[in-house]
Amino acid sequence: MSPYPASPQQIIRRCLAVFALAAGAVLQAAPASAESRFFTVLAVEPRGGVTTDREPFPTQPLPGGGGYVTNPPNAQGRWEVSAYIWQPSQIVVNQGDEVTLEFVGINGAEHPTTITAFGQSFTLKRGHAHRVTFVADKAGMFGFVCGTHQPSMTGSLVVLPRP
Ligand SMILES: [Cu+2]
Repeated sequence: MSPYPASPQQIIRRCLAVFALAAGAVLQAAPASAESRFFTVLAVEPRGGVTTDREPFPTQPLPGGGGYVTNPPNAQGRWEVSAYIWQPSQIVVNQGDEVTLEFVGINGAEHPTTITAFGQSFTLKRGHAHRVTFVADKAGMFGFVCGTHQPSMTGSLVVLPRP
C-alpha cells in the first residue's frame, strides 16, 4: 500500500474491482443443476375509456391483427380501447429446467395458443386453466403466441444457456 492517500482514480479502480467480484459471485450463484419452474400466465385485456367531451375518439385506427380493440363512442359519448396480452409476457428460465406454464383465461372467450419450439398447441378458454410441462432443452428466445390476438398477445420464453 502506498503511504499517500488514494487518488480518485485509484478509488474508482478499487470500487470497480469490488463490483466485478460481487457480480461474479451473483452469476456463479445460478443453480448448477436443472430445476422445476412454475409460472402462471394470464390472458388479460387491460382497458381504458373516456367520453368525447374530454378526449376525442381517435381518427387513426390501431394496427390490425385482432390484438387491439377500439369501441367507438356509445350513446353517452364514451369510447374505449383495450389490448389482449399475456401477463407476464416474458419468462426467463435456465436451459435444462423443467418448465410448467399454467395458462389461465381471464378475458376473451378463447385463445388458440402455440409454443411451437416445444411442441405445444392448445385452445385456452375463459375460466379455464391449461397447464403445459416441458424441458427447456435448448437455449434461445421462444414465443408463446395467441393466433387471434396479434401483435400484442405474443410472449417470450427466454432460455438462458448453460455453460
Ligand atoms: Cu388471444
